[in-house]
Amino acid sequence: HPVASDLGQAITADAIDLLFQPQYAAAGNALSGAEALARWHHPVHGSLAGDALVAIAQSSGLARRLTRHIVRGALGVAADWPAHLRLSLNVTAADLLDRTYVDDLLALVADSGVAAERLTLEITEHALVADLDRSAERLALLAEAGIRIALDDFGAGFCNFHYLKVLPLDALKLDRSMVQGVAHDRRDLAILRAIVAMARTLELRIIAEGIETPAQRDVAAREGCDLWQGFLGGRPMTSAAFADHISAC
Ligand code: G
Ligand code: G
Ligand code: NA
Ligand code: MN
Repeated sequence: HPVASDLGQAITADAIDLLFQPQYAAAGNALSGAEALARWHHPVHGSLAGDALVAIAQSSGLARRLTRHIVRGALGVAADWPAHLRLSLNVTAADLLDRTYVDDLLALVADSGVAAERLTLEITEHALVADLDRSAERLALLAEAGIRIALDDFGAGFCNFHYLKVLPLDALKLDRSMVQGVAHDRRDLAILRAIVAMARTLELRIIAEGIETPAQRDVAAREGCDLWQGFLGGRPMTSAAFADHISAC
């Protein structure tokens, strides 16, 4: 696959872009950190988003290399932030099922000087289906090291409540489809309330994603979400732009 060999070269040439999208505390709207999002601008095929990039990497045996490259790069950026700011990284099934992932990640974290307690791993539900027991085991090792685990895209599609029983979760990250209507649709609001109530009982934090309007943010905060992320606060931005954002906050 020609794109795959280009990807290998792009990793070597450090041509994978890392963008950072800010996350905020719902109470008071203080900046709390950022999610790292990978992009690759392919000279012919244009901009490839994180999930397309990861799919190409997986089909061409480059997943481990790409993951290490992204994690190392994002940790290097976060090492320059004030220590109260957190970094969120995305994790795939292939990452978790790679037997070297846990040791590699912990070694990269140790090398970076970023405390493990400042990290959140965002894992999507469909990433867990392949081998739930093994995924749970590995996430438990990472949680023991102080890393927080968030279930990403919660409410979009799979939504298996069994995961809430067996994974060492710190947070649910509500998919933007769960957040979109909360300021004007009674059903959407009822669903948000039910999830927040469940999360409280399970002692899980809630991150509301895809917040685009002040009304959505205000409802999320009022209903008890802990954190929010979305275009209202900032689009995914370069590390330099995020550094300016930190100064401006
Ligand atoms: O930012 P964007 O809409 O392109 O992200 C699309 C998807 O790609 C998101 O669901 C995100 O979780 C995923 N993604 C972005 N960056 C990474 C990454 O570095 N690793 C993994 N595994 N997924 C990523
Ligand atoms: O699945 P994941 O949450 O990792 O995907 C993050 C993606 O969602 C990013 O690519 C980002 O561009 C997109 N995104 C983030 N905030 C918003 C938002 O407020 N509105 C919309 N439409 N997309 C968003
Ligand atoms: Na994510
Ligand atoms: Mn998401």
